[in-house]
Amino acid sequence: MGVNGSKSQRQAQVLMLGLDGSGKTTLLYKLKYNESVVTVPTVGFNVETLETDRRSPELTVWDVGGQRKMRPHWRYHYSDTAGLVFVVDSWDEERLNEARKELHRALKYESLKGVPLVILANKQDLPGALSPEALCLKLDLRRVCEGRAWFIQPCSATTGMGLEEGFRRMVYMMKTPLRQTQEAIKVKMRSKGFSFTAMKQTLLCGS
Ligand SMILES: Nc1nc2c(ncn2[C@@H]2O[C@H](COP(=O)(O)OP(=O)(O)O)[C@@H](O)[C@H]2O)c(=O)[nH]1
Ligand SMILES: [Mg+2]
Repeated sequence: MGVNGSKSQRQAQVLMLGLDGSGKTTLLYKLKYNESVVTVPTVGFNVETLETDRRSPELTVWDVGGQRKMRPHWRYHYSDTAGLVFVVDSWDEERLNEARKELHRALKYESLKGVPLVILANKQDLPGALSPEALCLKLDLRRVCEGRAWFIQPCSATTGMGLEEGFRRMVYMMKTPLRQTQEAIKVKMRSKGFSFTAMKQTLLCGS
């Protein structure tokens, strides 16, 4: 995985997948340059380096084209991946089933086993966008993410809302073993007075 080896402290590969039109390219350039770009469907991939805090590796983010004919190429990136970001168009309910199938297919690959996952619930600026909780159910995340550190982050690539939080969460999960991640969430929630049931719910929902 990209977080290992001599470059370990400096560089980690993050693979960003999702259906075409979900907003991957828009969010990559919003994060990198804080600019709203006019995109065309990505043929091949875009790659950008994102800086993080000094104690964390830089992230090399691969935005791989999501059109149907590009999806068989996704797997060639899996073996170098330290973190997986899956972008969903939260407004496009019609294509959620397709998104769910592609996500589940990717997560079955042995080389992605144990790799932390951030689901970016994008386009939250649009009225009628599905909430992260609704997406969690529709994408069947609890079941398919069992044994993996994961998190669903609402965001908007247009406004920038939630993007940094999503990638910060990724860095945290890449650096922290799964059990420790869950313990940290429990301690935080207990200190805020949440009940055991609420904690269980949150841990199951990856947040
Ligand atoms: N309203 C809204 N539109 C978005 C957002 N993110 C992307 N888009 C639009 O969705 C379309 C597809 O975006 P693009 O980044 O090319 O998707 P990609 O195929 O996943 O790379 C473009 O018209 C973007 O302007 C968002 O958060 N909100
Ligand atoms: Mg694109």
